[in-house]
Order: sequence, then structure tokens, then C-alpha cells
Amino acid sequence: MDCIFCKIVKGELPANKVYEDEHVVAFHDINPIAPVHVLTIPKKHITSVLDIKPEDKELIGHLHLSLQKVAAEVGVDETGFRVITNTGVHGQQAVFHIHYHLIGGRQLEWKM
Ligand code: DGP
Repeated sequence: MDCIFCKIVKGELPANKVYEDEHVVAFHDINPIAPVHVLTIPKKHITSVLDIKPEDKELIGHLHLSLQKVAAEVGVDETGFRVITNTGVHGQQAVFHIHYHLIGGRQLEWKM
């Protein structure tokens, strides 16, 4: 499978990691849209929100708990941030390995 995020998980592609444990890895987005822009992914290849299976419940919960650590690591846990998971065509998903954008470091707007 030719998945760039699986390659980051396996260490075959470099990434500027901010957090890693047995199940997830978080790294700076290559094309940041804010002062803080980190992607958190499960090490397991799950294509999108629509591909999450009942047996992934614990993993996805774990990933959300990891977001607290990521937010603290990059210094936005007190100021706040946004977590976004783009899904499918209208969501403009470009990489088909589920990932959670954590965006912050400045006041964000809510306009699409
Ligand atoms: P999206 O699929 O639209 O939610 O966004 C994918 C994001 O992944 C985009 O913000 C850019 C980022 N990205 C793509 N390739 C790489 C890469 O090789 N390394 C890193 N760090 N980020 C990447």
C-alpha cells in the first residue's frame, strides 16, 4: 500500500514528530495554515472517519486522549485550538489515512 502516512509510521519518510506512543504518532503538518498545525494519526491504517470499525473504538478514544498531550506539547492547551478531520471529496481530504489536524497558536475564525 502506497500511503505516505504509513511510511511516516514506519520511519520510511521523515516527519517532525511532537508525540508518539504505541498506537499513535503526531507530527507537524508540512504545509501549516496556522502557527501551530499538527497532524495526529493512528498507526493503524484507517482510510477516513467512514472507515472506522467498531473494533477501533478504543483506538480512536486513545487518539483523542493523545490530542490532550499533543496540545500541551505544542503549548496550546491553555489558549485553545481546533481539531479537524477532513473526510471525502467535499471535506477536501487529500491523504487517505485518517488524521486529525490540530490547529492553533492564534485566534481562529469560523468562516467557510
Ligand atoms: P487533508 O487530507 O486535506 O486533511 O490534509 C492532508 C495534510 O497532510 C495537508 O495539510 C498536508 C499534510 N501532508 C501531506 N503530506 C505530508 C507529508 O509528507 N508530511 C507532513 N508532515 N505532512 C504532510
